[in-house]
Amino acid sequence: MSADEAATLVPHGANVGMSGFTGSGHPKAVPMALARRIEQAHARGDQLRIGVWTGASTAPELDGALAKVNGIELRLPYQSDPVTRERINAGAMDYIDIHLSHVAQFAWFGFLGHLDVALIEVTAILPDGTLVPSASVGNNKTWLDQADRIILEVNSGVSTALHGMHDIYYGTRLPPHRKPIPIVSPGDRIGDTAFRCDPNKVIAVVETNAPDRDTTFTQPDATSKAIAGHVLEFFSHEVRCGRLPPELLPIQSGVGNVANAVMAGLEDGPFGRLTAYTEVLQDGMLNLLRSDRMMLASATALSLSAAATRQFNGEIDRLKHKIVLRTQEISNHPEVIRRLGVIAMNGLIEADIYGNVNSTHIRGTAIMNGIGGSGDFSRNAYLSIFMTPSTAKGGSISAIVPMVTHVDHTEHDVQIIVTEQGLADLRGLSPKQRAASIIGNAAHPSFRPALQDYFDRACRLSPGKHTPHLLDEAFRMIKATG
Ligand code: 0RQ
Repeated sequence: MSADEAATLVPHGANVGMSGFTGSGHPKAVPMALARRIEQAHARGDQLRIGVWTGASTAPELDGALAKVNGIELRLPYQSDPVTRERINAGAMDYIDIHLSHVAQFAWFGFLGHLDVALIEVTAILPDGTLVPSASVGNNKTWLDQADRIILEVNSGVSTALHGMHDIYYGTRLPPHRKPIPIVSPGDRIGDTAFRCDPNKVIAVVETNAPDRDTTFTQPDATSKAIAGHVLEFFSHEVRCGRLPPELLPIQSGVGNVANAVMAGLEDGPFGRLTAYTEVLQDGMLNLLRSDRMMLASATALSLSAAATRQFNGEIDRLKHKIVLRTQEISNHPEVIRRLGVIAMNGLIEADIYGNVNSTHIRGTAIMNGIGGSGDFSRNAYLSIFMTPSTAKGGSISAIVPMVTHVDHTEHDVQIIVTEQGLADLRGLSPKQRAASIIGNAAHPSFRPALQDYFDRACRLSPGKHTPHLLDEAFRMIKATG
């Protein structure tokens, strides 16, 4: 049926589990049709708002379109859409920011309420009724299993050659009946290549032909190149010390330009036979796979620029054997991350002198995106690395502060902090030693004296304390630069 007809099947108050992860694999037509319907309903004075559950961030034609017409009552988990962000911070939309690996199991536990509708983009419906996923897997398996009713968007713009690349694990159970996840290396396949789907639940099938979001990257600038340089030097050092093998350990790389610059650095660096156990596969990682620097990547989503998507489609038969796309409960599974010894690399908004990290909030109150998978990985990684420019907003704000205004990753989960200034290796250090390393290695020189002064006075005024702070002025630097 048409997208407009399908949109009439979503009632006010429904919780809708949508496909989509970092701009790929989201439904392209029904959310826009729903947004039109919501706008008309609101113009008539009727109520029409829904709960939107996804894999992670989507695109303007989903989050943006629905947020613009005030159609979202509650959103979960990760988002990065500017209109959605504005609505959340204006108090017009509730938002639950949870670890990406927790979402599916919370739905199964019954922690999130009832799932009424699944709205899922697929590449194809096979004769046996199973569904070939598109460019992301996310929480789609769970949405298809849990929802009362299913709307499918079949996108003929996605290459059918993707079939075979996905690995949909059907072995998850509820406690106390859980079994080990049988992945012992990043490429292990443990599931089906297509989603199972009860045809009796399918209430609509809508055909589309539309590309994913064009996730563009800027060329690495001097700052991101410097950060990447420090990270690569650190890897070489760890290999020399025997703490990493020459092919490193499976890499997890977060979103954004800095992460992409590290991937670009790896392309020119000394390491070969790399692997990845990550959630998002961006342009930089695709280049590593294309050049055979990287042997294999496990993820839950391809999040590529339009140009990289064209390259990928051109080489899909060669590349598809090097990529496994899993459900996000498995791509981000703490058990597997710990077993494989993943090297986690993520961005941050601010870190404090003791190594607590804020990844999500500006000035402790306004949400930026969400924690995404950064906690899944950093808490369980072999090496947990956070990377950031040392300043924001043209140098006016320090990324290193006395005390973070919001905590996503505690000092216990943060081992390495890297800025363009240098690398603070916090492993095996006490809080005061951590402060010395972070201020000395990672802070920008223009903020170093103020941070050092704060730390020195905190040590003097609270002698002997394990983690010295001046609570009256811990946020003074943030207030002053805000
Ligand atoms: O805003 O563009 O308006 O100037 O925050 O900052 O430096 O461009 O960095 O794009 O890598 O994002 C933590 C948000 C970093 C991201 C975060 C402002 C800054 C800019 C973005 P402007 P940058 P990035 C796997 C892992 C959590 C989820 C995660 C993120 C904007 O990495 O969302 O890691 N991480 N997932 O100016 C005021 C400060 C600021 C600041 C930065 N201290 N004060 N503004 N900004 N620091 C992927 C998934 O989970 C899906």
